[in-house]
Amino acid sequence: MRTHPFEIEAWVVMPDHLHCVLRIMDTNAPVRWSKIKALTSKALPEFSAKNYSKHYKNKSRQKRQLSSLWQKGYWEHTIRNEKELYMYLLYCCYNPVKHRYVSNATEWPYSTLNRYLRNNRYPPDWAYINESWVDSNLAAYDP
Ligand code: NI
Repeated sequence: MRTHPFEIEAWVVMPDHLHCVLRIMDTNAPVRWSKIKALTSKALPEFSAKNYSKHYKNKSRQKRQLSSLWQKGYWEHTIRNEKELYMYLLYCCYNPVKHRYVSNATEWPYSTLNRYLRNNRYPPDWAYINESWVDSNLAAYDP
């Protein structure tokens, strides 16, 4: 996105939602989200409302407007310091464990964790993020 650049600090995709931490140099997060939504919808036409209803004839799903790739809206928060940044990065990495998809965060392939561990962008002990790791290490990151 040349006009509205951003850097991905953390990103995790799960079956029904995602979390991410983006670094931007201005305050216009909303324009980035609408572009991300528009571009991914275009890139994944099989999830568009028209095609979705063609493939899935479940009326109640259509009524609940689950027939497009994205739901309306999102929750946004501005990170104010380094400790808070670490908390949110950890939150993203830990989320697949929290939602019980895996027991160790590195087992979840749809996040930045494994790649950023290899790049040394995340602390090496994040390779061991599971429930007990969070219980014993979270205090260290408490802002
Ligand atoms: Ni979640």
